[in-house]
Parts: sequence; structure tokens; C-alpha cells
Amino acid sequence: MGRLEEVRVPDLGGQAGVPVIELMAAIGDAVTADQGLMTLESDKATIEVPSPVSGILRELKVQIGDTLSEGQPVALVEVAEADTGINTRTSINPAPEDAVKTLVPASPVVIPPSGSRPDADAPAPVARENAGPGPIEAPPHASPLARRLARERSVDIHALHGTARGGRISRADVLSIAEAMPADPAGKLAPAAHGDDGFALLPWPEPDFSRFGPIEKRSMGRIPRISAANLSRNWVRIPHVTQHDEAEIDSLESLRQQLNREHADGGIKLTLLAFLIKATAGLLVRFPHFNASLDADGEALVLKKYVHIGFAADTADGLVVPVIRDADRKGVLEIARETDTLARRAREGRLTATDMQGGCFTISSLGGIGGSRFTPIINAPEVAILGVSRVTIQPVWDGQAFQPRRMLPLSLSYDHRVIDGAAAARFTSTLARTLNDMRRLLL
Ligand code: CAO
Repeated sequence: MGRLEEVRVPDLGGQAGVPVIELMAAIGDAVTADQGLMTLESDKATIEVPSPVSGILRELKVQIGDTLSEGQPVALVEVAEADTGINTRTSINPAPEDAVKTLVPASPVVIPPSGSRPDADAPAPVARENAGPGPIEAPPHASPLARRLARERSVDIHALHGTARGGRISRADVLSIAEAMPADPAGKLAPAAHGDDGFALLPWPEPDFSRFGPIEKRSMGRIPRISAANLSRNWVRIPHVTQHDEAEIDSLESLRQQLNREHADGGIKLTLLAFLIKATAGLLVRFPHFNASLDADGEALVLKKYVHIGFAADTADGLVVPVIRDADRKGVLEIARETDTLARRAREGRLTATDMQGGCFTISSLGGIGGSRFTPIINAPEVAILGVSRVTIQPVWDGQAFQPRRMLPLSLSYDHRVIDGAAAARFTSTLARTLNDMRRLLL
């Protein structure tokens, strides 16, 4: 094997913890010097991490979602040198003047998210006529903005020949193809783009609001943009039904307060959320269809033998869902400690991708904020989510008189392809009984 060159994150203009949004080359790919290996995206900019050398990508040390800072090692490239015997000629994008020049990464490509950078005077791009069989193709050489635009406008970037320096595909190349794409024949409906899965949707209304009064335009932050894309997909793809119920939690509240007094010195507060996670985890073992995922073509159900529960956490930057692993095997104290740590990390923007992966079921508690009921959106590929609202004191008939009882509203949204209404009603009523008397978890 030839000499290995380490690829590091270039100068990020003082930003840290910038997430990887795209990997542009795979292990074993031939890459040229300055070719982008991955794209990072912060609120302020999209940044490409280039290979410092031409050669073969031997190792990727990061994955999508990892957050990176300047100087962090991200990949290893085996240098293409005459005496290594590596033949990059057949598989590298032709970029002769760029090839094998320097071991210092070029300046990162930094583009404001608004995409205002013009690729001036670029000649019209041409679609590849016949890619045909032949040598393995390297990923196209394209600017991060061009890649993002291509994704947004459903343009196949592999079908373009770039017209910028070194054959690089520019934003202008993508735009001119996107604009040349045939419009809807009826001229009324938007083409099946933007990942709408073929729904024939009307174009989004874009009135000039400033005609009606003063306005201010703010760009959406990174987390809200990611959430929005996920929520939209989940809302349109999953047939949601929400089952409402309520749990009487007076004895749970007494137990919680008593345990909090007993553990006052331990510095950990036993929250209602911790009991909810524990009770739900116990139920997921007994209701395996709720601890499952439907595959993409809807033909198989993946039943999970582990119980990892995510909880929605509200942060200044937006909604995130950290995950408590093996919640069915943990005690309430341990769950409370973990939710506290994860919620704190979420608010400080320090959650890692691993902290948010592997969830089987989500709990979204708005009880500390207010409201009586809501209909949460399922966090795909999960099949159900529990919404919890604010406890109220209600009169409950005990057979002889009305008694004031603490009632906790529960709202379970479920994927009706996987779970039927009877199962959902059984789930919420069993959960309500469990919260009413946590000893039921022993059964
Ligand atoms: N009813 C009444 N009061 C409640 C309650 C409920 N269901 N749940 C919690 N509370 C009270 C607690 O008793 C506590 O009061 P004290 O400070 O007086 O003890 C207060 O609300 C805060 O509760 P907590 O510290 O136990 O926190 P939590 O478990 O309610 O919430 C977390 C933790 C991370 C879930 C929360 O901070 C959060 O981010 N919630 C928002 C989740 C969200 O945005 N969901 C929507 C997703 S869809 O857009």
C-alpha cells in the first residue's frame, strides 16, 4: 500500500461543531486533489472538505450527522504515486491541472446558505450523452451549493458535465438544466419534485407579503430545517390516528415526591418523564407492534428486541430527540439521571449523532409547559409516539362521591398501517393503569 495522507477539516472561520450533511466519496473511490470528500453545513455556510491529494480513499472517520471542528482528522487517502502502482487514470474525473499538486488542502469552499454566489458567465452545461458501461465513475466534481440545488430541484447531478474550471459542476450548470426541465403539462401543478413522492401538489403560495404591511425575513436555522423536512415527510407518508386517554396519577405523584425526598442528597430529581419512559418501555415489551418499524415498501415489519426510547427536547435552536437506550432494563433513577444529562446536553447544543440514534418510540412531553391535548407527529421509522400534556385536577366518581384526582392526558399517535385502533386503545388504557399503579410493571 502506498503512503497514506490524512485529510483534516480546514479552517471553518471560527465555527466549531459543524455537522456533516453529505459524504461525497466512498471508501475505495479514486479522488483527485481538491475534490470534495464531504460537505459540512452550519447556519452560516456550506463548507466542502477537499482531499489534499489524488489517490484512493481508504478510510472515512466520520459519518453523516457527526459534528466537526477545524483540524479534526476525517479521512485517509492513499497517495497516487507512480511507484505505488495505483492507476487513477481510468476512474478519476479529468481535472488535469488540479491533479497531484499539493499536500495542503485548498481553501474550503464556503457558500452562504442563501446561495447568493453567482457563477458568472458560465457557458451552458450539457447533459452527458452516454455514460455507458466502462470504468467505475468517480463522484461528479461539483460545488456544495450545486449539489444542494440539484437535490432540491431533482436534477441528477451525475448526468451533468460541469462548465466551471476543471470541469466542475457549478450552481449555474444545475440551474440551467432545472429550468429546462419540462413543466407540468397542465401548467397548474408543480412537477413531482422536492421529495413529494409523486403527490400532485399545488405550488406553494408565495405572495409579496410586503404589499400588505411591513415584514422581516429570517432564515430558518439548521435544526428547524432538518425537523421540517422530517415532519413533512412523516405527516404525508404515515396515516396517523391519535388515541387520547388519561391516567390518574395521584399515587404515582405521592411515590415520586417521597422518592425525591429520599434522594434529596443525590442531586437527581425524579421527573414524571422518567416514570413515563419506564412505564412505556415496560409496555413496548408486551406490545411488540409498537416497538417496530415498517420497511420502505411497506412489506415487512422489523420487530426490535431492544427498547430505546427517544424524548423530544425543546432547545433554543429547535427540537431534538435524544434517546435512552434499553429503557426497559433501567431503573427510574437511572432514567432520570440520563434524561437530565441528555436534556442539558441538548440545550447546550452538545448532543452527538449517537445520542439521537436507534430510537424505537418517542415521548413528547409538553406537560411542563401547558395545554390539554395535542396530536404529535410520528418520528419515522417508528410507528407510534406518545404526547403528554399538563396534569389537571378533575372530579372522578368513586362509586359514592366525586373525588379530586390528578389526571394526566395521554395522546398516542400511531401508524394505522401497523397498529389498529383496538390495539392503540389497549395500549393507552394499559399505560394509564400502569401509571396509576407502577407495581403493574412487575407482572
Ligand atoms: N403536568 C404538569 N406539570 C408537569 C408535567 C405535567 N404533565 N410534566 C412536568 N411538569 C412540571 C414538573 O413538575 C416541573 O415542575 P417543578 O419545576 O415545579 O417541579 C416542571 O413541569 C418541569 O418539569 P421537568 O423538570 O420534570 O421537565 P419535563 O420532564 O417536563 O421536561 C423535557 C423535560 C426535556 C421533556 C422538556 O424540557 C422539554 O423540552 N419539553 C418540550 C418537549 C417538546 O417540545 N415537545 C413537542 C415536540 S413536537 O413539536
